[in-house]
Order: sequence, then structure tokens, then C-alpha cells
Amino acid sequence: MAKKATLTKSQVKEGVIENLRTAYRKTIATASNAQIYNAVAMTIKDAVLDNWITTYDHYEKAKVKTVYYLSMEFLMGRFMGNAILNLALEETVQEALDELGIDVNLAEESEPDPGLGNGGLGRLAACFLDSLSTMGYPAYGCGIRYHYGIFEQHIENGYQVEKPDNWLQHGDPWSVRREEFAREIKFGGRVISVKNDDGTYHFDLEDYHSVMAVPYDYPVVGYKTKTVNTLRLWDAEPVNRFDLQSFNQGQYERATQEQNLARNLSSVLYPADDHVSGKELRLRQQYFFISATIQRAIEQFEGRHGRCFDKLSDYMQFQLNDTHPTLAVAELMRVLLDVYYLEWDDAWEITRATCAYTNHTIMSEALEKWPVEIFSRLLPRIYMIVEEINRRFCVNLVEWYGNDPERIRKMAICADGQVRMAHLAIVGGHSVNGVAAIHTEILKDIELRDFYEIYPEKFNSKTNGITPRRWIAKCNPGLSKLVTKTLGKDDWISDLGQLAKLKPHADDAGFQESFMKVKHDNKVALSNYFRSEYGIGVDPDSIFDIQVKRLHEYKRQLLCIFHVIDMYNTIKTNPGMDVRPRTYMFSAKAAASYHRAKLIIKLINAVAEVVNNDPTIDGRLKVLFLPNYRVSLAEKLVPAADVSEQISTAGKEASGTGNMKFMLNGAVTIGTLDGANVEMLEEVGDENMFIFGMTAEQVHSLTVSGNYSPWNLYNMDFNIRNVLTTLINGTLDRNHDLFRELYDAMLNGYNGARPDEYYVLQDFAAYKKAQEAVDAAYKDPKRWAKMAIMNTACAGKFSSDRTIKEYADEIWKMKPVKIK
Ligand code: 26Q
Repeated sequence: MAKKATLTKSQVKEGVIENLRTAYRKTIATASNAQIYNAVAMTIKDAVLDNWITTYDHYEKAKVKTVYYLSMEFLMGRFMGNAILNLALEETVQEALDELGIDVNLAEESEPDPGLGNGGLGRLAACFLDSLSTMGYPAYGCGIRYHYGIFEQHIENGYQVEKPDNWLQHGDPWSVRREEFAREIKFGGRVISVKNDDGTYHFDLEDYHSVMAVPYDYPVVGYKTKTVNTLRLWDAEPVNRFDLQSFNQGQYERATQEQNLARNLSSVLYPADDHVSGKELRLRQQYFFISATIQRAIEQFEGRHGRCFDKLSDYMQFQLNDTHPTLAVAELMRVLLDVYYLEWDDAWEITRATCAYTNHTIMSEALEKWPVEIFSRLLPRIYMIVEEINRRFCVNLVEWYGNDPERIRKMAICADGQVRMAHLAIVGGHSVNGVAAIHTEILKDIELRDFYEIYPEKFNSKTNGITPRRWIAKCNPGLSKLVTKTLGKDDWISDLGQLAKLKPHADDAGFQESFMKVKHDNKVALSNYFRSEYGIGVDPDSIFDIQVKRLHEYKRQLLCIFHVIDMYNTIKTNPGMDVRPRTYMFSAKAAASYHRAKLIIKLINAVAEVVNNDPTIDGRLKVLFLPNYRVSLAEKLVPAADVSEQISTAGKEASGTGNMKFMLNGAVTIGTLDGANVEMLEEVGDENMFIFGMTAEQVHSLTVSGNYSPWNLYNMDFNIRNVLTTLINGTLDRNHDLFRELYDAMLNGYNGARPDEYYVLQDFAAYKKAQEAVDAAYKDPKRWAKMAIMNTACAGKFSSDRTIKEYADEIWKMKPVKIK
């Protein structure tokens, strides 16, 4: 239901002028772009404040059940455009800024894009927050206010170079600092026992060091509703800023130590999402935001309900975004035991009913484990609690299975000198979910099989989704208008299943033309952006074939670039070949320490250099590597894509969410039967998707058999041989053996790894065939238009509104709350 705008045009104009005056002593004529952006942002935030306050007054009065989405990452993207859309203020703001002579686009483009996440997991958290507010579920997102987000990627001489991302440099107009909720977080020290009045004991710490956690609250505005939830990001500050005494007493050394500790804690996001290195600072970050969140949540509960902690899980749920927040299990135990003196068994029952865990990865390198030596030194009381949880769990295992040391070693929470966070999350919560159907099946059958055997009732599947607000309404206004015009109303934006009503139009020539016109306009807009941003021209009539995501071997950017090399070789030997011109676009950040991923970036750039400058190619192939992939760049690429590349080795991509964004915007997917691709195929049908390659089962058996021999493919397949030879024959780099490592990794295995671990060569022929089918389909404009329309029409399932409703109904047992 559309709600009256909370701001009028003249209020916007006055607000902007007044904010420029008071914050910067400037006028529009003299203000910088950043200052103008800030002034507009502050004006919009002001308009949100009343509903934000009303929402919390209502939550407090009605004592509503609340979900806490705990995550080390929230990849929010820019706030302003999204807030304007959700407040239904687009026209008002546009007109107001027009009249002030301010370019809205320029103002929006001046907003930094906060990169407080690595990729899928962080962006999922942001989509979930949007859906929670839109549907009216009381919710907090809780995380860390990193001062530096994921690095800014520059490409120099074809190589990735990392630069710091100082997103707070020009201020932070969306946050409210809530000093009144600051809490002390304790590290290190020794555990002591303290006698209670009734003769029992509880535990405490002495000789610890500590930092203050100070929350910054960001509004999460629901789409056309009054609900405004909160993203609460904790920042670290030295205790002595709050407690001048310790400083005055002359403890200078300790004071500076704690200052440094605080500075480091919320300084920077760990830019790795592939493998886990047991860095102490990462564990500190985890405990920092978890302890602050749990302390505050329990206080809020006590304020509303007193000490009736047996009802805790009826009023709050903690959803753990992967294992990174798993310390919540132990911290909640600590607070219940040491602060409120509950008995172990009671505290344990409450904790298990309150926590729930989402698994996002199948890759065993990414499973979080902490050396006992680090864990017990940094968090001595928490370690004690984890040990006790483990001891009791192992006692249960012996009851269930008899004395089976091998099983206990495999399943224990603490074993081989390590604390296994996934095991703690499974044992310490009431729900374990995967993020797509196939992913959950793999967890149950293989990865977490032992746990599924003892706790089958905990396991469930929640297929990921994306918010239609940012990922079509905001990023693709042309398509949104067409959909609204065709369906008669715009309520599909918060009820995405309605897109199915486009299906009857898929064959309609007039609708096809309008749909493809929107796509073409978006391609022209993207080409213009490339020209102004990078000074490169691309042909908007070529096929826009896009692979954007983190750089990982399992995601197989190599497969795509090998195919480009193959096309290049083929055109070189058949210069008259008739293919539709294609523009391949890649964008991907590699973890700074992931050598192989960085080499693949260099390879893509080397191929681009050769292909784009070869006159025999004559525009039939173009390769772009777009630097610094981020949310705001995705918003420009997704609406302009014809072909979406989702080609991970089957069984490796838990879900994927980029795949859904492209589908929603009318791109056709070429992909493997992996992650959510499987469910996209169910929705759209195989006539509208190009599926190729091995299934997850085939990958698994081939791996287990040990029979994979890439040399056989090399010997039998001329194209593969030619591609591999191109890596080492000087075509791509004149003087060096730059890419020999990739050649060796494919054929022989490099540094002890299996050859071609991700089956790039095994799937190559099937991929090539699928790409030929893409080419043939594109040559038939009516067929292509129908496919594109069907992709949009069948994307309804992949709204994060659907996902969140499933979490609320099945895991959190929560109902939406209407704010009046
Ligand atoms: C852990 C410990 C130390 C340092 C870093 C990390 C770390 C950080 C981020 C480990 C993993 C991640 C991110 C994982 C991730 O993004 N997974 C993706 O989650 C998406 C949302 O569910 C899925 O769609 C993707 O398939 C999955 O790869």
C-alpha cells in the first residue's frame, strides 16, 4: 500500500540548503559533490527518524518477538537511492533537486559504496534486512563498523593491486551514534570463582584488558511501510575515553595499549572468503561484536520481561550467518550463568532454543577452526564453557554410540587442539540450514552426515533470495515501468510471484519488442558509462556475456576465458566465420593472498589485450575486465546482461545469488546444475536456460574414483590442446612463462594438488557446445526475446521476501508486526 510521502518538495529543498549551511557553511554553488550528497542524505535521514522512533516505541510496548541477524558482513550498497525508493520519494526528490540545479545522478554517484562484506554472504544479509523491514518483522542486523571495507581493486599492468577503502572519509550521514548503549568487552585475563550470597559460586575474570563497544545505528527502511528496523554496527573505542580514572592514575602504558587494541579491532574487514587462517584479530572481532550484541539483547529482554529467561526463545532468536558469529552460543551461556546465575541445564536449554545456524559453504578449507592455544588465551571463560559443552556432548555420543574414539574425534567440538565452530553451532542451536536445496542435501549426505544422523529434526533448507527493491525496481527502472504498465499496478515489487503473469506475454510481438528495447537501452547506458569511466567503446548490439563474482577456482572464471581463447583460435583459423559479436565482461576481486586467483585476473587481462587489438577478430570478440567489482557496479551490469555465466563445478557453489539477479533482469543463464541454478531450471524450464556439464554426483564419483586424467582430454581434444598451448606459446606474454603455472595445474597438478581440481577441462567440450547453442538462439531474435521474458517471469521464487517468510515461519516462529 502506497503511503503519503513524509517529505514535500519544498522541505527537501530547504533541508538541503540548511544542511549545507550548518554542516559546511556552504551554498549549493560552492559545495563539493560529497558535501551535496551529504546534505541530501541528511535531509532524507531526517524524514526517516519519526518512523524509526515510532517503530521502536511500538516494539517496546508490544514486547514483540525479535530476530537478531548476526553477521560479520553487511554488504549494504549505497543507502540513499534505496531509502528514496522505499520512502516513495523518487519524484519529490528528483523535482526538488532539479529546481535547486543539482544533478540527482551526480549526487547519488557521490555516495561511497560501503564494502563491509566480501561477497554473497554479506550481500545476502543486506537483502534479508530489506525484506525483514518490508514485511514488518522486528529485526536487528548486528555486525562491525569496519573503518575500512573490502579493498579497492585497481588493475595495473593487468595485475590486481589493492588500495584501502576509506568509506568514512567524508562522514557517515546515515548513522546515529548510541553512546548510551556502549558496553565493555573483556579479553584475556584469568578466570576466578566468586562466592554468591547463597553460598554457590559463579565465575568472573581478573587482570583482563578491555575495549568499549559503541553502537552506530543505521535505519533499514521498509518498502512503502512505516517499519524502520535497525542495522547496529559496533565500533571499538578505548575504555579510558570513558573511564578517565585509569589514565589519571598514571597507567599510561595500559592506556595506550588499550587504545591500540581498540583501533585495530574495528579497523578492517578480512578480505578472504576462501580459506580460513587462524588470525587472532579475527577471533577478537568475533567476540567483540557478539559479546556486545548478546549483552545488549539480554538487557533489553530483562527490561521488557524481567528475569523470566525460560521465555527467552519466545521473544528473541539469534540467526548465525555462517560460523563467524558462533561465539554467541558460548556468550549467551556465559551471561546466563555468570551474570544471572542460572543452572547449566536451564541455560543450555534456553541457548539451544534461541540460536540457529546457516551454513554457506561446502568447501572444507573454509570451515572455521581455532587453535585452542589462541582461543583459551584470548577468551578463557568462554573456552571453559566451550570445553564443558564439548564434554557433555561427548558423553552423549558415548551413550548413543558406545565408546567409539574415532567417532568422538570426528564429531567433537574440541579435538586435535582445535575448536570447531561449525560443530559448536550445530550442537548449540535448534536449526541448521543450507542455502539451496542441493546444498542442504550435500550437507545431509556428505559434509555433516554424522550430525544429520543424530539431529535430523534440526536440518532444513532455505533457498536464498534477493531483494526486488534494489535488484529490479532501483537498478532497472525501464524494466520496472514496463512490468508495472503490463500488470496494471506496481505491487509486484513486494509480491514478486506476480511476475508469472508476464508469461502469457512472452510470445507477444509487441511485448517482446518493448522488453528488448529496455534491454537495449540498458546496454547503451552501460556502454556510455564505459566510455566516460574507462574511455573504452563497446558495441551495444553485441551479446553482453557477463561473469561477475569473487574470483575463485571453483567458480571457474578459467572455463570462460578458456572458451574465449578457443573462439579466438577458431576465428583466427576461419577468418570468415559467422558468429554473433560478443562482449565478455568479467569483474572479480581476488583475496590478496590468493596467488592463483590473481594469476587468473592477469590471464583475463592478457587475453583482453590480445583479442581486443587483433584486426582479424574485427569486433566479433571483445573482452573487458572491469576493476573493483562492488554492489554499485553490479547495479549497472545486471540490467544490461544478455548472458549470465554461472558455471561453478557442480557441488561447490552453495547457492549463488548473482544468478538470481541476472535472471530477474531478463538475462539467459549458461550454467551448471549447481546451487540455486538447479531451482532456477525448475522454474524456467530447460528451453530457457543453457545447462551443461557434470552433475554434482558425477563430480563426486569422479573425484572418489581417482580416475580423472586430463591428459586423455588433452590427447583427444584438439581444441583443448590448442587452448592450453596458447597459455605457453608466447601469444599472451612474449617473453615469460607467466601462465605456465596454470598449464601445469591443469595437466599435472601444481604443488601437490590434483591436476585440474575443478574439472575445467572435463567440462570444456560441453561448455563449448552450450555456447554454440547460445549463439544459435541469439541469432533468432524472437526466440531470444521469449527466453529473456520467461526468465524475468519465472524469477518470482527468488525474492528474499519468500526466503525470509520461510525463516520466520519455520525457524524463528515469528509473525510480522504492523506499525501504525
Ligand atoms: C572466515 C574466517 C576468516 C576469514 C574469512 C572468513 C570468511 C569470510 C567470508 C569465510 C567465508 C566468507 C563468505 C562466504 C560466502 O560468501 N559464501 C557464499 O554465500 C552465499 C550466500 O549464501 C552463497 O550464495 C554462495 O554460494 C556462497 O559461496
